[in-house]
Amino acid sequence: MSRTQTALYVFCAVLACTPLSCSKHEGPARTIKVVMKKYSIEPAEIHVRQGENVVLEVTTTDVQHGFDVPDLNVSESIQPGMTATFRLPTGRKGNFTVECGVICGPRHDQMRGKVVVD
Ligand SMILES: [Cu+2]
Repeated sequence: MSRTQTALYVFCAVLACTPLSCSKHEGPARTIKVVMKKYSIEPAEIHVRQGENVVLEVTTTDVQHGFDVPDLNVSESIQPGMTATFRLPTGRKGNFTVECGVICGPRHDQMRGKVVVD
């Protein structure tokens, strides 16, 4: 093999190993739709596997809410008429509380959910 051929071979080998195919995440992203409204988060429990590639699509059916998971450093504003799309960190096993980040009414404190990574 000439030097050029060798260089080309290495180049192609590197190309074939794109960041996606070499990602530690398992396969393409799983999308989970979440709906927030006074005063609930649906689904109330989001179950994922550790290291799973998960994208959340969060909407609200009434007023503005916030999708906050303090222990995962997630804090997303959920605006009426819009879909907030973001990746859910799944690197750490555990139960993580989801709470509404916007005081949206008298029972705002009851807007709770849970992310379970196992
Ligand atoms: Cu709220």
